[in-house]
Amino acid sequence: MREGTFTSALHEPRTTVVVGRWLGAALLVCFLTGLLSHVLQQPPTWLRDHLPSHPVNGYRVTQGLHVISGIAAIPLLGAKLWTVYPNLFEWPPARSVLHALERLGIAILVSTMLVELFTGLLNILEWYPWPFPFRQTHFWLAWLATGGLLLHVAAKGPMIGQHWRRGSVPALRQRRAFLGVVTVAAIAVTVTTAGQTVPWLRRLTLFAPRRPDIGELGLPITRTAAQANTTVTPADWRLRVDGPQPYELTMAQLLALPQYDSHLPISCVEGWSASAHWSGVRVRDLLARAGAPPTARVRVTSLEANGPYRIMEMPAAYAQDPLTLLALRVNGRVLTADHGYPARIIAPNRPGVLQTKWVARLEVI
Ligand SMILES: Nc1nc2c(c(=O)[nH]1)N[C@H]1C(S)=C(S)[C@@H](COP(=O)(O)O)O[C@H]1N2
Ligand SMILES: [Mo]
Repeated sequence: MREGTFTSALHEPRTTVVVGRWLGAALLVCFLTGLLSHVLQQPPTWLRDHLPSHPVNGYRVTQGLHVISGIAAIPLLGAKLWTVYPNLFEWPPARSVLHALERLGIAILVSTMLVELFTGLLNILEWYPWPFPFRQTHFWLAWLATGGLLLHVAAKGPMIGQHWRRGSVPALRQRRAFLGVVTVAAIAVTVTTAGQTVPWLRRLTLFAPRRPDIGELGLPITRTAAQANTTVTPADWRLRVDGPQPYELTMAQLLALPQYDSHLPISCVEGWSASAHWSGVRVRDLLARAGAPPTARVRVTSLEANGPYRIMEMPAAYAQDPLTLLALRVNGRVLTADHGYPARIIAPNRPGVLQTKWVARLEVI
């Protein structure tokens, strides 16, 4: 490396360690909440029947944290990489096989981390400019990146330990200024996007792709009836319930059943969430009427002809929860086509993608 190429005094371990700690904390929160989201969306069989429907706002909080920590990690990763980037031009590139392997590890870590955060960001903007399925890729990259991160932290352990405490190296005015700027940047991206899910930050929502309180009936719309080709409900629409004693109900018959209210959020995996007052028929009443045992799971099918969320399965804990409704009304009005008319599912503590709209059929399984 030529002397004097990198003139900043901050390409040094103490600065890297301080930023690295914040980044590590954000990534840990992001990884754990991401795992939870993945499991809730597509639970493995052994876990399926142990997922709780409470706390009702659980997914709203964890997925909010997932997107918030992921967004905060972007400026933190940028700062972290800036403190160490002169190492990129190290000469000779490898001093030994071990050193070469370590550098290769870092290259893989940095690239998976960048791809992970970048695809996550594009996903919350609902932009999918890649040919691979987002969720699976995001999931496996998360394991790669986290595994790589743990190895990296272990390899750098002695150096991190040495610079962990304040006072390990002389305080630097530039360092304090730099850390101040990084903090402000991380806080700024957080408060200007977190309003998608935190109501009292709503007015600061400059950059979030959505303001969840803006939309028909005070709720946003992700997939419209036009996109799902469900704008016109078939005139002979009936709710079909299949089970030991199958039956069908017209809208008038559904409305004649006991109606219940639930105040529940829709919490989209993309990080926004919004609460609404729903009313309709309890799913557990509909299942009991079909002769289903209380341990039964249910499969819900939408009128939508295709689309990834046309069919949804619901474990018994959700189906039996008194808050889980086949909703017919929202915020005091009949559902609109975009909100899932004639009927939609609303259940506590579940990802938005499972709150099926335009319901045609329940099936006891
Ligand atoms: N049938 C069906 N239901 C669906 C969807 C869909 O694409 N098809 N989208 C889901 C998603 S991603 C979310 S976040 C919730 C809320 O979407 P909305 O805001 O469009 O009502 O509905 C869910 N229900
Ligand atoms: Mo969603």
